[in-house]
Amino acid sequence: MGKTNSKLSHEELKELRELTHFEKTELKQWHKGFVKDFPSGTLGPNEFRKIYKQFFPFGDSTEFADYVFRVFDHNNNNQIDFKEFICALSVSCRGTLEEKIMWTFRLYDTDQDGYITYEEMLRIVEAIYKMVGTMVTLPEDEDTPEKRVKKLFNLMDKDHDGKVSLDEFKEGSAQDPSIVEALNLYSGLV
Ligand SMILES: [Ca+2]
Ligand SMILES: [Ca+2]
Ligand SMILES: [Ca+2]
Repeated sequence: MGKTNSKLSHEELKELRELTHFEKTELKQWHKGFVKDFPSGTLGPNEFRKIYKQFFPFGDSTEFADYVFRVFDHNNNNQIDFKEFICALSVSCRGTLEEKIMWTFRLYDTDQDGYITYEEMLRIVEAIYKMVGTMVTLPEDEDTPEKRVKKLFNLMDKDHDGKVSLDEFKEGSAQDPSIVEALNLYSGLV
């Protein structure tokens, strides 16, 4: 899209209905709000960080916001347009478990090579811990990012090759739904 039209065209609506779990009226409403909040028609990294800051005023959400931004920004042009925004929202609000797993996998697999390494997972988990700060009390075996990532890796890296494939990630998420529930952190944001 990228246009600043205040209304969605018939074709755009049709496409978005196929891509998302939203109805026509919902899409129109979300679009109206999006254009109002972002008159340029797109949302950049700074605006995205600001949204996170409102929800996590006590921690440092900058890094995590940037990681999530990357997943929203499907075509990697450093801007989130309405289509990208509503597709991400559809996954976080109405997505199937499979969709949520795919989305979360993309969040962790920062170099997009199809595997999550220990370092990749550590970076994301560190960013989450920085963001939530002291807002939550974590169980003793997860009270540092390293402990949490080691625990996740033990659970998921079934063939012990030091990286988590999509299949391993799917299996692991089925056993420990809290992995995908990390997504709830941001589903409440928009
Ligand atoms: Ca984009
Ligand atoms: Ca990777
Ligand atoms: Ca593996």
